[in-house]
Amino acid sequence: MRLTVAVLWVIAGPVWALEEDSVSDLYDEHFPPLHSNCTQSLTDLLLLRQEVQLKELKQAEQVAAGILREMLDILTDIKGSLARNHTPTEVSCLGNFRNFGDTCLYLAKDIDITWEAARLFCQDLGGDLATFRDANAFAEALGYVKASGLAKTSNAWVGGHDHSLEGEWKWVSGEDMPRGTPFWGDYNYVREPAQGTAANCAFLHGPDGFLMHDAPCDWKVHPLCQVEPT
Ligand SMILES: [Ca+2]
Repeated sequence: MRLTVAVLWVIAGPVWALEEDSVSDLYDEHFPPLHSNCTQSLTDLLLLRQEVQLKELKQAEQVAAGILREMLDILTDIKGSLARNHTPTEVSCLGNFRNFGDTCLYLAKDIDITWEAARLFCQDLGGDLATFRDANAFAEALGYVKASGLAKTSNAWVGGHDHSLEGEWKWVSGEDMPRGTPFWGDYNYVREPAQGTAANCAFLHGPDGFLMHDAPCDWKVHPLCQVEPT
């Protein structure tokens, strides 16, 4: 009996040891050993994941801004095309002013003055800085400014401000200004107006496709004037 047990042990022992080694190898293959500092490894992993997610969000935001910009350009083109095919009502604009819709606009490309001086300049011509009652009027003004040959690095004052109360944007007429798309652009992926108390006047910002931004009122910028048709 003792002899039988001894023989069985001699045969089964190495087989059992071999199986144990294989299981250990298999475990290591699927569950690699953690870094000696397990908490540090987990933190690194979470930070990396966060970084990837932020990068993806930023890319998505850039794509969305690009799409909005393209949509605005398309709408501007459609509006221009419709205007060309439409027989306009006879509207007369004096001097350098050009007719757009039911208003007259004049971009003074050879003048760079502060926002207040720009208002006085336009008032001397019988009007004021331009305001936009809706997206159509805004698109027409953008079409005019872009077609004027003004450098894309330039800017043009319009009749909007938050002088009276920070963040409460008003047209020079006293009416509330619209917010968001398609009127306001963005800076560093933040929707304008966003420059706070240092920037209380609105302009068309060339580098952002002439969408509206807020700026310090003492900057020297071209006036975009508007008068009512005669
Ligand atoms: Ca402000």
